[in-house]
Amino acid sequence: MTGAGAVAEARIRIDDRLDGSASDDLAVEVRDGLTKSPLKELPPKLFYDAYGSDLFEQITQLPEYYPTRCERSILNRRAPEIVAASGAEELIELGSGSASKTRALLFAMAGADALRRYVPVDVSAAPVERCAEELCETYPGLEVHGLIGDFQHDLVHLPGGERRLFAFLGGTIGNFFPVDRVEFLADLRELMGPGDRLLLGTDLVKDVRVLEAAYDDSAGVTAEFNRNVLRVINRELGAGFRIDRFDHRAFYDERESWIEMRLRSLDDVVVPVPGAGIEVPLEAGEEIRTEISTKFTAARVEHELGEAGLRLKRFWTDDAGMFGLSLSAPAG
Ligand code: SAH
Ligand code: AVI
Repeated sequence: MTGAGAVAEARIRIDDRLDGSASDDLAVEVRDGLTKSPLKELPPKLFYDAYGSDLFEQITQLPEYYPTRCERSILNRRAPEIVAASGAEELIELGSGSASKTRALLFAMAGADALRRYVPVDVSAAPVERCAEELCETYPGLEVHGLIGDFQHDLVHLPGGERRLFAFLGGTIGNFFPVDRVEFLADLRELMGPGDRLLLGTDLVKDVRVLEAAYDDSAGVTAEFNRNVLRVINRELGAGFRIDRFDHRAFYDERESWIEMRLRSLDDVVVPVPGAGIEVPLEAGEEIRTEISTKFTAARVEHELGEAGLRLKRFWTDDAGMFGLSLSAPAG
């Protein structure tokens, strides 16, 4: 590489925490999930191989999928205020993906002469590598230190620093079960110094029809994204799922306040998953839960942050009140 590309590359470092251990961890998680009773389950991080990450990008453009548009409108309007209120000089983004909405934050940080380092963290390597190159070319002097890893296990490997803004956008926190969410926020709080801040995106409770349409779009992209989990298991663990024999399901569970995505088997089958050392019996009509996506109220966000030792400083929504973005700081 020559010229600007080589200069930019010198400022990129990417650590891969999944190297080597990924397929063992995957086998254990898949075995645990597919032997659960009464409801079999798979972790949503399995959606995101390179193809799944591309499908997610397509989802963000769908007319029915409002969260990305709403969060982007908040970020575009509030980025300078967020940067000023956080006093951050470094941005650490968990589950960064293509980081398309993050550009507003980086732009505002650069404008305030407060952009030293960007640390994207994601299980999916392709988007991290792509955005590291793009951003280094856009911002001369910016260091990008990517971490390919699981944000539920690998945050201890983050580079140290002060005055860091941790961004966890998109509503991905809603994909955790409540018990994991509490633990995740408490672990994150432990990792934060007094000058660090958390910028957290949370999707908000709304009309059930709007919610269900967002997770069952008319073009069928979310159905393809959901089924991708089986494609990943077939490839990584030599499993024998017939992907076209599973229906996509998405429904809102009012009591839990979350959307649930499932895959319903159309047949009575026994599916070999040799890489996980199991054979999975499925009855026709039986479902596998692949994701929950929790919808919050502002009060619930404040309460859960408080339980984790974080004090809410600001809470913004888009004009229609569909999506929330909070800024919080370590309490005490
Ligand atoms: N932040 C982006 C992407 C959200 S999609 C946005 O708001 O549009 C969720 C992202 O989190 C994906 O890029 C996915 O690869 C990543 N992800 C999911 N589970 C993860 C895990 N356990 N550890 C790290 N990254 C994860
Ligand atoms: C990444 N996460 C916040 C998305 C969501 O809305 O829960 C994942 C997704 N699942 C289906 N569509 C999008």
